[in-house]
Amino acid sequence: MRLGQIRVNNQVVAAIFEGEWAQPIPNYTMVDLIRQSEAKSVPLTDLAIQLAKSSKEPADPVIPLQPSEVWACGCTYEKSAAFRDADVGTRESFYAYVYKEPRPEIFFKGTARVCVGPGEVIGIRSDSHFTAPEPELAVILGNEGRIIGYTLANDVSAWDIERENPLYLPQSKIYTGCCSLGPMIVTTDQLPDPYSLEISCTVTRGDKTIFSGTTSTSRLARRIDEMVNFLLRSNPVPAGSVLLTGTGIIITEETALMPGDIVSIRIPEIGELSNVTSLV
Ligand code: DO4
Ligand code: MG
Repeated sequence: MRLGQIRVNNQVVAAIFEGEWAQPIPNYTMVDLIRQSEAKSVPLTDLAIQLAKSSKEPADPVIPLQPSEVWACGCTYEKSAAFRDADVGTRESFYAYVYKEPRPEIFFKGTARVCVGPGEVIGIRSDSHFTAPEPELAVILGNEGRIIGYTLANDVSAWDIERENPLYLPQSKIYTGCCSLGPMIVTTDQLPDPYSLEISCTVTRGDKTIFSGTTSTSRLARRIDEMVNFLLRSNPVPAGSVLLTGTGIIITEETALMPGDIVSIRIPEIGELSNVTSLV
């Protein structure tokens, strides 16, 4: 099932999507729906069908959920670890270490406050000159780390700030408009194999595509359940949280994001997530 959120009478509500059509689930946000399904032990898809209006309407998806917490794994693709090690030459293999060790890199990416949905503005910090998109598969979590579904995420990051010193990572990762999610959630029953998804990314400036890149989740060096398992160690994240699984697409410094750029990321089985960049 494809689930997400739409705006009805200026209120954001959960919805079931079928093509361009949406069946609203009145009085429930996506996080309300996830929490109720967990509390009642009713599958999310059954609850959604039970509560949805029978009528369908054309509607654009907004952010698919206002996540309780967003966490992210890093250096899960060889390309990301190698790029970051090359950047910090004096600390040889700093990133290769976490790429190969059993414990993954996991960092806090923020809350709903810093998240945006399709068509909204992603941020470039005013003190960054090398901000990059990080197109990632995102996992939606229920209670006890149960994987409910998948969506797309852009882990927008100020790489120059991260590069200056690893202790600056939170400043490079968490700020207004640093995380885009959407366009919708595809439940696990519809995406049984998350390890064979093509991910693509384009950055458009005016009428020119200044960057395009692709990867596949087959290059992901870790299992998703292993990442979730580490996240939950002594850290029971609430239902309706999101875990980003890392980037395998790395832009060049010449194509650092500038205000007005359009970043589009895509996984055919999930959809396309496009955002415009702005200074924040
Ligand atoms: O430590 C750096 C962050 C890595 C990251 O976000 C990624 O690989 O996706
Ligand atoms: Mg990332």
